[in-house]
Amino acid sequence: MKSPSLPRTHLSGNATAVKMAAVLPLLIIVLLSKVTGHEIENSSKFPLVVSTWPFLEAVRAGWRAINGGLSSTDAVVEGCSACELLRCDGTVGPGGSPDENSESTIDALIMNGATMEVGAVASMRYVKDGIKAARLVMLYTEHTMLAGDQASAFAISMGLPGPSNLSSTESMEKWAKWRENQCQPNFRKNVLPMNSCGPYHLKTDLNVGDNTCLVDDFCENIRMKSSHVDFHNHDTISMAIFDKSGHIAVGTSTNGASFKIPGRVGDGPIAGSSAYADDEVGACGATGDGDIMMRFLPCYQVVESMRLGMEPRRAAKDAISRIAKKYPNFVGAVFAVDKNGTHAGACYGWTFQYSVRSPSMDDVEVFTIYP
Ligand code: SD4
Repeated sequence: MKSPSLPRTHLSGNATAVKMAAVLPLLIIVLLSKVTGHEIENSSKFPLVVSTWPFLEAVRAGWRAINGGLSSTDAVVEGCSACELLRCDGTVGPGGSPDENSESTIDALIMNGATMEVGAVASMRYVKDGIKAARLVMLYTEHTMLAGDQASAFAISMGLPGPSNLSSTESMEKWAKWRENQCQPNFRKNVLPMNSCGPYHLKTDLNVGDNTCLVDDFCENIRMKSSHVDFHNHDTISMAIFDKSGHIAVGTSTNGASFKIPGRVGDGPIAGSSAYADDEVGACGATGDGDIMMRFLPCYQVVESMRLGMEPRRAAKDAISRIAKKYPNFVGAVFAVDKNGTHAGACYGWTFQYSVRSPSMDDVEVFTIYP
């Protein structure tokens, strides 16, 4: 909002002193409003970078980019790319979360909160740069999402490096251990493996009851381990960046869930699930059990609740509790930021941390949210 401009006055002699006395209070008000008014308040709140988890280097990269004059969309790409390069927590970028066949794949999303444009790649193979590929989809196609090998082919055709092997020593070791452990835990249900790692068959086709085991000691193993896949070790970067004028972009990048069934697409590339932004309202980022979370579009929920007047904290809690009510074993979290830069988080099933960098901070600050 602009400060009101002073009416133009012509002052001379004694009349000037009298007129000055009359005008002075107005001048003071105008000067004060320049100091405390909306314009200045904005510049002290923005730019603003918020990210899931203590991904400090990613937030610093986003901060540098937005301060260096890049758009919020490009700054989100810088921030998320930093995490992909660092392979944050082994769960962003290449080399993490092997699927049942040992392959790492990438889900990524970018959204421009000014135009509501979205670009996403899902279950992308052979290309390391998830967020850059998502931006290519947004900028150079009329589509919103590309998936699988065709997403990789598109990204490479548009100049990204590839095809590259997305596996790492760690992801291969993790996968080998999982195989040794009879492919437990996994994401299969209502099926039984003929051998410990499949192929899997419908229980109904095999004409067996719920309590029948085809492999010795195997059912006990399944009962003990497969009910709850550990999500504590796979985290997603979801980042929101507000530029100096409050224009927002959000982005997400993840290699998803370990031991997923090949072809699985998580919440990462789903607009409204892993992230959402609307300049008129604010932004949201999410992390957690994407298979469950994408059924609720929690970030869309957060932004729409804020649009209806909810504070970020309440909107975040509300979105999370809607999921928990139906899935009491789910694990997840969201951060919410309104258009004034007020932020909050909510989580369920784990302790959540999100990182913030604003002009009032010397460096990134980490906020811890307990369930
Ligand atoms: C997924 N939501 O693919 C991602 C993983 C994640 O913290 O966020 N883990 O399900």
